[in-house]
Amino acid sequence: MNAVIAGGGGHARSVIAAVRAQAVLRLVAATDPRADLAGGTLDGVPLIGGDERLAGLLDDGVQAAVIGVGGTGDNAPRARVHQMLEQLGFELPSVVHPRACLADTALLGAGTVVLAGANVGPGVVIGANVIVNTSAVVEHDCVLEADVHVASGAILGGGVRVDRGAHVGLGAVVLQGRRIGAGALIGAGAVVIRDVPPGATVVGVPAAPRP
Ligand code: JB2
Repeated sequence: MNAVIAGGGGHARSVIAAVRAQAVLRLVAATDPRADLAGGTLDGVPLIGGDERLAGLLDDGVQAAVIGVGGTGDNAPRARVHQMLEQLGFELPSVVHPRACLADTALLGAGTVVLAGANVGPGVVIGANVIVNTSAVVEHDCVLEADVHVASGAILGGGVRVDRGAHVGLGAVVLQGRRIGAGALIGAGAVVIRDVPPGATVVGVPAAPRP
């Protein structure tokens, strides 16, 4: 199936690599609002202009879209892109790099990406538009709501719950059974030993509110 990727930055390159390795979707175009990118290519995918081009692609029979906008900390722009693609009527298949390890009892929502080296355990339930980034570990029975980003190398112990739009930073560790509130931000390398309230930012070892 032909697909478009929304976003033309660094995260899009990681997603393109996963899509190609999975060999299910064929990426025919990328969109990005940056005018300086239009007319170029991103790892061989033509950058055709901004999101105003998306409706025309649908008319041309491009049925699927993948979300290539990442972001470090703020998942709101990515959430808006997901909503826009859904409203336009694109199919939003999940993308799993073939060198990720995904338990057969794990569930993935629409538009979710699991990148190379990630490990998603049994009974995990992941909502729509989630990034499980390179080499992240999501242990058994975790629940990740929509628009969450588990950054590269982060580790969620068994039964962790991450609420909508929260960000778990590079290499952070969340002990088993803890809950990360909606929109919370866990700093890189933090070790979370207590539940984190919605919207809070915590950093350090053990993780504490940012001074
Ligand atoms: O609404 C949008 C939109 N908003 C921003 N639609 C489309 N189609 N694209 C959008 N973008 C584009 O996403 C920006 O114009 C920009 O070109 C791209 C974001 O690129 P950037 O390299 O700044 O960030 P990223 O999100 O690709 O990657 C960040 O997050 C990743 C998870 C980086 O920090 C990476 O290092 C990190 N791995």
